[in-house]
Amino acid sequence: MKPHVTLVNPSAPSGSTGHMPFALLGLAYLGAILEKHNYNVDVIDCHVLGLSYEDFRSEIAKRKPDIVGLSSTTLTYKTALKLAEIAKEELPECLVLIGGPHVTFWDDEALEESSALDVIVRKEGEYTLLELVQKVEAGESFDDVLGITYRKNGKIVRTPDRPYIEDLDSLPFPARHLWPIERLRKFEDMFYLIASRGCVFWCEFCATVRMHGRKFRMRSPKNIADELEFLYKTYGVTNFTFCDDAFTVEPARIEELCRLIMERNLTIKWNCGTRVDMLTRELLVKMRDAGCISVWSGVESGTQQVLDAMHKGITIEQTMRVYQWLRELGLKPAPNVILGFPGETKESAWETIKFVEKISPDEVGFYNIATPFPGTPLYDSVKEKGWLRVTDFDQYDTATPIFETPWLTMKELKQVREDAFHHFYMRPNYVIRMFGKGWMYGFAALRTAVSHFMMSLRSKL
Ligand code: B12
Ligand code: SF4
Repeated sequence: MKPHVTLVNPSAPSGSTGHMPFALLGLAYLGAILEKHNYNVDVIDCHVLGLSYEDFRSEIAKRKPDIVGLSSTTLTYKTALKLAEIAKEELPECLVLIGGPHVTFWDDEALEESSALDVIVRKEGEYTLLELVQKVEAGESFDDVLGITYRKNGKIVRTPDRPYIEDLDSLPFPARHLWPIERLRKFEDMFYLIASRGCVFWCEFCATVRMHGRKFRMRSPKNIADELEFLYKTYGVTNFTFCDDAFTVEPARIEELCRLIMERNLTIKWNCGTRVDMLTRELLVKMRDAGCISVWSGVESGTQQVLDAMHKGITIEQTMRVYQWLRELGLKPAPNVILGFPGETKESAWETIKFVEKISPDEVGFYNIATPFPGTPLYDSVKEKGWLRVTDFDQYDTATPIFETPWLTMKELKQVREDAFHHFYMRPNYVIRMFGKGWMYGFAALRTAVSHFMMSLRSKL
């Protein structure tokens, strides 16, 4: 009999920075490949459904899958382990798999930490999952399945990595219909896509490139436009986010995508993320004409020294130039910043904050705290140097300091991050600029400035 698979997205720990629920692409791609091969697959998204552990228990008991496939980031790892235990308690015969960017680099540890886990799927999961399901169906062993870590005769065995999927166009579109789409759209009327996987850079803090490989694997413009058109026509959705880390790799490809969006009369709005060294003014103009309204990027730091320590491979000048184009072209900037990377001092952190306010005067930056995710050189180095202070993964939300360096204490780092937000809203220039946009904006900015002033006073008392 064909096994029934339930894919599960755990909720993030309460109190951690939240996000709008949406159909997660990783799980949606896994669902799509199983459906393509006629397997019965469904999704329990604990975040979307707001499920407690007990709710999950009844849900899994009701569905009775043969295979439970959990996804997890570092932040949701502990919750995923709890869900694995519940699944095993309710359905002792079911096979419990887990994949994602945390367990890929925490495979032995995960199997040691939880007897409820049967198999860890490392890196890209589509074909590994498919093969595992086929093995279960055929009653065969997992010995020759590439890309897994599992227990065999009481020992933990790691099979060789699976080669990455070179032809991403060959994958079916993500199975978003496994989520309650209309309910999701009430939270945020936006669909998420990804147009490439992998990266050629090698930033010290980044789990993605270690996960998806040191090469850009790109979908063709036609394949991306087909997905946009399908979503636009099927659901009437007009807002899209591209989750790529470097959306504009190969500008000619994105130009072609923009041409196709216009040729097919897709009246859509979209945003994307990319590296500042992969943008030209001409490309931004074409993107804007095809509906792009915002571009986010890893600005990371306002000091070249910290950027170089991160091995980011961009310069302050490149960032300034691109942000000037974004402002000129009316595209909303969204700078992502990392505070507290080793070598960061209070002074360099403030240099960064002021830099971000300069390049993005109307939109506050995303101030993330440098977080050492397993599998990254940052993790290895903070551990080796004895700087790691927090080992509870529930706190790895990029808003909580995790390690302490000789240059910056965790308390100072937390304070700098809080002050960064206060500082942004309390700038007289910001309030004046908002009044320039209209009285309503101005008064709202004034009210925000006063409340941040009060908060900043309170946090210092
Ligand atoms: C979109 C995105 C988000 C979205 C959705 C998160 C999500 N879980 O997908 C939002 C905005 C909510 C988000 C939030 C956060 N994110 Co984020 N995000 C991404 C991003 C850019 C794309 C994810 C994606 O769709 N990838 C494409 C799909 C195809 O790949 P995938 O998700 O890895 O899934 C594949 C495999 O992992 C595997 N797999 C995954 N699950 C399972 C399950 C089973 C059973 C199997 C067999 C296989 C399997 O198979 C999938 C298909 O190939 C990635 C970077 C990246 N390029 O992947 C970062 C990334 C996942 N995020 C990251 C981080 C740090 C965060 C945050 C902590 C904070 C922040 N500042 O962004 C929060 C945590 C939220 C949470 N609840 O966990 C890190 C995670 C590192 C880590 N070890 O945890 C990443 C890798 C970025 C990085 N530079 O390192 N993020
Ligand atoms: S450029 Fe982005 S995706 Fe590439 S290694 Fe650096 S942080 Fe990761």
